[in-house]
Amino acid sequence: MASNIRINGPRLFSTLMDLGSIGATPEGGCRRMALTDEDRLGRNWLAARMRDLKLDVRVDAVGNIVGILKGQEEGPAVIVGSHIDTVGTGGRYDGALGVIAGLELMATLRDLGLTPKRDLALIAFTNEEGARFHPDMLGSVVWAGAKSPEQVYAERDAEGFVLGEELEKIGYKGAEKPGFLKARAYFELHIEQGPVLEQEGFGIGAVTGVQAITWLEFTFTGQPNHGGTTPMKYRKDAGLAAARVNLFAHEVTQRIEGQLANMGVIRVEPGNVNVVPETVICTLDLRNPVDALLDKAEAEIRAYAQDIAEKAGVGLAIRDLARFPSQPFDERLIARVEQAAKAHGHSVRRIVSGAGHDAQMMATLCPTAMIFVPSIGGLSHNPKEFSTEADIIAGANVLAEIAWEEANA
Ligand code: HGY
Ligand code: MN
Ligand code: MN
Repeated sequence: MASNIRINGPRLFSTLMDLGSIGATPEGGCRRMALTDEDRLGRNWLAARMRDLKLDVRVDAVGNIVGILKGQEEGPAVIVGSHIDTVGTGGRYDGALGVIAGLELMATLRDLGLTPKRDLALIAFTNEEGARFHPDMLGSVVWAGAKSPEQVYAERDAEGFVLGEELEKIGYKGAEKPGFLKARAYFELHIEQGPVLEQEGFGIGAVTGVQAITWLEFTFTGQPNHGGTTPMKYRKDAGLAAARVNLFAHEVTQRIEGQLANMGVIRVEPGNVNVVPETVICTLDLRNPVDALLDKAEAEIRAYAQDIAEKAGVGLAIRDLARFPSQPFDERLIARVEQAAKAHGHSVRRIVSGAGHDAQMMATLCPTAMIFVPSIGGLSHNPKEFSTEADIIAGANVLAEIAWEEANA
């Protein structure tokens, strides 16, 4: 059943650009790292937009912001959402698109004077990126009950700032219990952040699920020494050990089908040109659509790291930063995304998400589906991240149709 709900495209795009101007970077992107002042400004802006639409605005104990459009009947809500925090080199679309499309759906319903049978809610989850605090999808992890607020309050960022205090500082340590709003279904519109839809010429991605993710932190402890006087064979070089692990992780991606590896953080102490490193803290972001293959890759890398540390005479501690199994979405809702996309005249293909999303946590609570739109050049986590106005309007209309339908089923 194709509904005649169509969102206001120009308003969607200009609202998305308004949010993008908060924390705007000179390269044309966006930097609103979780719980920073830019994030606070983005949150305040979003809460004000929700209040303008007469939504019932709530904030939970980890700062998830919920805007509720009351339905005619009591009962589980249909929830749409995503995140407004970004990585350091963020763009204007990752996360923001899903939240603004949800806001636009609410605005359209207000314009049309339509009230759904069930509550329709929009959630902006805290710290989805996991760039500042770990794990990623932290707000939806707590919403889904996989961690408690107290557990995540203790998380520290690289500078030693404590999550609970930072949340308090920006005024988003709310009163509501995470997960307070029971969900009948959850939908998330997001950019693909990869090259597939654009290269194959599809307008919409019906996301079948999210691949498995493991984030590890390695702390190599060497012996600081003089870079100019210490013979090579006497060095306990933490930097060498870290470099070898990075190289080995890339070799593993050549041998294990579908395996990905990224060493995104390399922090050297004391970080002086002429000092053999005392410590190197580095991270590996390991992913694979097949859980067993990810486990195999992780085991090989852990064993290699221990061996290389011994040979280099350096200490090694390995810490889990995030560990999420692959997560399939709901078949009925995936098919609805495909049908709605076709009914709107768009080409659609099924696709597994390479990136983690709040939807993978919501899928542990209720039937969940995601809609992707193409990322131009497959770029993301980059200020040049871009999706066309036509594509994001198409995605927002698919979201509007299936969320509205589910809210009246
Ligand atoms: O890391 C991810 O996949 C997401 O951007 N948090
Ligand atoms: Mn995202
Ligand atoms: Mn992201």
